[in-house]
Amino acid sequence: MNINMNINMNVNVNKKIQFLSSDEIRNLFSQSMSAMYREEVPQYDTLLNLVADVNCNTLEKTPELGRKMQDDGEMQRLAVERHGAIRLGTAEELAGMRRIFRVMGMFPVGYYDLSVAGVPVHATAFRPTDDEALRINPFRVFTSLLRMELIADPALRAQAQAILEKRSIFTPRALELTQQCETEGGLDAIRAAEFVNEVIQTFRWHSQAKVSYDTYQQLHAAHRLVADVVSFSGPHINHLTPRTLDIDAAQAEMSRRGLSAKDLIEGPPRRRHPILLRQTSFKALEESITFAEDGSLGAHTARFGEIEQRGAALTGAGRALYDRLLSDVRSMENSGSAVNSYEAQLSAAFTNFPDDLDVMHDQGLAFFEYVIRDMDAFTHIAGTGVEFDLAILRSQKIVEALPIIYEDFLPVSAAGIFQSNLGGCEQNSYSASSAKEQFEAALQTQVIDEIELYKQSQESSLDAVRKKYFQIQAKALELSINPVCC
Ligand code: OOG
Ligand code: NI
Repeated sequence: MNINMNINMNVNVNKKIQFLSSDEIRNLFSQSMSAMYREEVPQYDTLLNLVADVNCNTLEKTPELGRKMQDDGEMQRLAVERHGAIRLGTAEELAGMRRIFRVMGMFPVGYYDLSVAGVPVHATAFRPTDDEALRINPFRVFTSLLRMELIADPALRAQAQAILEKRSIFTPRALELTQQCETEGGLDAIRAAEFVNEVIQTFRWHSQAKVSYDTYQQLHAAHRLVADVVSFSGPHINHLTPRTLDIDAAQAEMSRRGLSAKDLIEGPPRRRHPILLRQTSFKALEESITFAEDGSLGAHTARFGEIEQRGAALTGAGRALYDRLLSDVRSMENSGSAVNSYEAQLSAAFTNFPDDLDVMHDQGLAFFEYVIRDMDAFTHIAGTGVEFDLAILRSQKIVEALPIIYEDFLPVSAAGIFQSNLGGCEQNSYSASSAKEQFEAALQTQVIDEIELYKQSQESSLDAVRKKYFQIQAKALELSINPVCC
């Protein structure tokens, strides 16, 4: 794709230099990544078409959903919405990635410890954080860092460390342009296009492993993921996930179109009012690779396809309820049950999670954005001088509370996706404790608390409604004191 063609010339004027906004650079980046992955993995194209068809059907069948999404400004982001995932090897790589994502307005949000699920990594998600940036393009990258200390054999650990220390995953020009953006405060359109072109090189697939067949086998025996991270010259993007409006329909359609879908949809069950995140994937491709030293041939599984449906962001209390219900089902599942019964158990357990927006709101289970739906009635009530009362305004449908979309990930689901795509059934868990501080030291900053972001977003929408109310009230009061004379 010629990305120059896609540059929107709507640039921000910053003193004398015209910089592209970070939102525009992220937009370019997500388009370029999608184009590259489409070429690399033809099944991704099938997946995109499938999701577009399912979304189209869903909107046709449920026009009220379309209207709602249109009103909330969510429709425009649906077609471009993706998340991707990469796996890094060293602290230096993670810190470099943080600087690069920052140019695109993507910041580390949340900490995910996957060691408890038998995956020797911890992670964060780089994503935009403010409401406007999310509306433009919410592109996110789930970024894992290998936990070297979880490689049990000290000799293999030292070898893996030495291999990783020798590689450099960024192009020199990508680093130069990042530095330039940091010192000058932005990148102009030409530099931004160059930056994106350089950055996507880091995410490319390389079929030549950098290690010998024997080393690959040893790394693989430690954990499939160790082999995936250490054996190649860079952190190939391992999936790009579009967002569907009906994941059950998408799951059924996957098998119909010849994609081998994983058995279970991860996350909460189907509900009238979706919460958090439901995800499914097709299994990783077996790809041929060549090994270093003798050029012998082998196969590696890493890249796969995934689809997700997003619902409401939950408060701390809502999330605790979700985690408890899910773990109830998971412990029942250990008694060895089939897919059907898993789904039945999941639905049964989640009858304890209210599926009514007012109840979810009033019990403080989810986050909401407040919007004025009936401006005339709002102006009228405010003008009468009664005190601002959100409950009354909501009960009269003058103000509506819309669930805020969950923009993050779920560790149990992520572990399920990792497991099914690593192709193995290794279910061992590491007894290591979560290591957030160590992760943040590698990142060279703290991760942002996602709950705090949703809370701020809810509060600022309420502040805006309240402010409007007081403005109208003040104006009405002024008019009653100083009536406009005819
Ligand atoms: C990442 C798996 C996690 C998700 O959607 O939860 C993930 C990986 O396999 O590297 O992408
Ligand atoms: Ni994913």
